[in-house]
Amino acid sequence: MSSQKMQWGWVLVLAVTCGFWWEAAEPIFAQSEQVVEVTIKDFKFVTKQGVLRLGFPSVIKVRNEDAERHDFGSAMFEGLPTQIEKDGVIVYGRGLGGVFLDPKRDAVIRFNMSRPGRHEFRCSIHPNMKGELLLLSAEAV
Ligand SMILES: [Cu+2]
Repeated sequence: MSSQKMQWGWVLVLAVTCGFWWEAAEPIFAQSEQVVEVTIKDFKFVTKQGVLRLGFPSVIKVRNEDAERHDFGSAMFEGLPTQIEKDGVIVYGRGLGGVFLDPKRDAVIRFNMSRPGRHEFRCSIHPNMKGELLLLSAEAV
């Protein structure tokens, strides 16, 4: 009788331990998406990017902190299946040029980069607003 209770105790300990492992493992899974954060502020693109590798799902999170409308546009998405999420709506397609952002709004762009090099992006409303992303080929890593 008491040994049975012991066994259940172990099952409980195992379940809790597994739960901890699972939670610890989750950020690792999330890292398989490479995230770039782009903030638009004072008519400038401020980019936070780590090392971006080809062939991995990439996520660009764009936030417009200005009180004016801006655009995040780039030829880098050309020909690539791209998903843009904005205001709870997801647009999916090839040949999406970018996204317009109203003041204090954000958007999430998902794509799978296949071309290495420097990729420029710009705001079509304010042509002097420019930024770039650097994509490394797998060999360079
Ligand atoms: Cu702009």
